[in-house]
Amino acid sequence: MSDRTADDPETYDAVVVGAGFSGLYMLHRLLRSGYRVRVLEAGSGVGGTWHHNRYPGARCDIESMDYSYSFDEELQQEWQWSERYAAQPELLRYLNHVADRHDLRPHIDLDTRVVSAGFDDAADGWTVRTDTGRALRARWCLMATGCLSVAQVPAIAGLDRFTGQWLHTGAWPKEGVSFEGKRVGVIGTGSSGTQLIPIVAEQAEHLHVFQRTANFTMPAQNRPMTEAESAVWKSEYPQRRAHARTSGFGHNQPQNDRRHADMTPAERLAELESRWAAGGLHMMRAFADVMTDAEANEATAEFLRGKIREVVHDPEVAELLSPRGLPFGTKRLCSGTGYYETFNRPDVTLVDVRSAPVQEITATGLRTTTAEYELDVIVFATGFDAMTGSLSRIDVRGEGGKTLAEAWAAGPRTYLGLGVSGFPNLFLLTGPGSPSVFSNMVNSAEQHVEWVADLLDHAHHERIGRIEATADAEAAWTTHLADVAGRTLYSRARNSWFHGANVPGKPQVFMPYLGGVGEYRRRADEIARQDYAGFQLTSR
Ligand code: N01
Repeated sequence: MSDRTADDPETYDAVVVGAGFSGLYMLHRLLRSGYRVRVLEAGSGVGGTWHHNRYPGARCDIESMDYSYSFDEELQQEWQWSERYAAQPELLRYLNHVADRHDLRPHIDLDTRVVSAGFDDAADGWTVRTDTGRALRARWCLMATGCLSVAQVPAIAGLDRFTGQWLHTGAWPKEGVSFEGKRVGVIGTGSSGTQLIPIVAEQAEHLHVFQRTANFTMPAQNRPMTEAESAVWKSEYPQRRAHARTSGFGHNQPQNDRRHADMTPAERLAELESRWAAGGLHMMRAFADVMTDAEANEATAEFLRGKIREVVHDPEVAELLSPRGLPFGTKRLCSGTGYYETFNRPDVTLVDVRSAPVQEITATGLRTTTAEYELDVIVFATGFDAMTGSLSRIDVRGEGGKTLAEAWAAGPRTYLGLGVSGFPNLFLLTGPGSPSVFSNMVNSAEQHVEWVADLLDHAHHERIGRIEATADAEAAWTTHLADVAGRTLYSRARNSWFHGANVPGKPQVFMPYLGGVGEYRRRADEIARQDYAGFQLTSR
């Protein structure tokens, strides 16, 4: 159903930026509708997050049976996940399989970074420029650039002097890294650090973990996926996928609908113990009000501190590992295997860099305000310029040459996390303002892709050439986003990447939508039914 001439080989109906979960499915959907599409991917392979995050221990903390595409019934029946939580190599194999299965590769340019995207008012289309010197023109520009794709290395003085090896978890070398016999320092104890640390500890001569803020880490309770378990999932996929789509977080973990105050002490303890045993992110759903009621939240936090004390032999180390002063879950809950146990090893030292901050990297290690550490390898598990980082690195210019950086100077503003006023025909997939990082990303990616694909099909049939979020709709959505977040405990803990606090100078705004996947989908579908209310649709 191409609406463009094929005369110019660099003219397309749509350009998609990124070939991760969102970008691959977006490409597939548009090809199926007959569009001319090009995908531009900066990495040397498809897979997005799972292409870049190859650090030892990297695995998903949403169950594989949920964290997978639902659009291809045969695929979801055929594919056999080997573990409850798939590790990075298996996820990358899966995404490569999808690319081959749907013959997507001929439409993807790898090793091609988009440097700018400019809207042409007269042509109602975008010109997308790459670091390889190409200029692609397309009516629709679809940003599938990921929420956690720009590695954030802190600006610590002296890194250029370090004579050892340093790495960031989010840009891990394909050939891998050996820690055998090495003195290793890991900076950062978020989701990446807590997965990596136990594995590095097994290999290194000595591991120093530099912790600034303790976070809660649940035991993943990972295990091999049995055929019987997989068969049950597969037979129940219609109900389970439907449930995920209308749930709070886009997956099938059970939610306790009872409030903490409505349960007896024995019931509360039984609930918390069963969530600990279930592992992973189950604790986030222990009580209906765990993220809105301070008492429910603190009860959960104290239960977890008790578990840390049970596992970690040295009471001082246990206390240092116990999060204090920030509500449970307001920094992303981590999920790992053997994390707390690792600190019982004689060859692992926990260093508190809150009380004695890192001052500089030296030629041979790292110096805090109170001590010096000799290191052969430094691993930065220091997170990402999240949600806006990949977009802010592209020079995006909308109507009248206005830049996205100007439009978002005080933080990202979107309508539904999909459209931006002043930037017609540009769509963000799982961008800021949508549930994205507060959900099973694959579920949210599918919902965005399908919603955008339906809109583009509608535009084609109705001969619409320009679609733009109105300023009013964007303002109302931005207010709604802040209102929803304001009703939760997240508003009390601003020191997280959810707020942009981990990147110096970044505007501090709570970026994802907390209203839930089901509610978000209901609203988006209702807007579509109302002829895409809040978007201005202009005929060609
Ligand atoms: O990054 P993070 P991440 N000196 O930002 C510390 C997803 N994910 O890569 O809290 C010392 O969470 C920082 O300390 P503080 C998931 O959504 C999922 O681990 O700022 N420390 C913190 O401890 C996750 O939330 C999976 O005080 C410094 C750490 O570095 C998101 O990705 C796996 C520092 C950064 O933690 C990001 O996770 C991996 C400094 N100068 C990731 N700068 C799974 O599915 C930063 N830190 C399991």
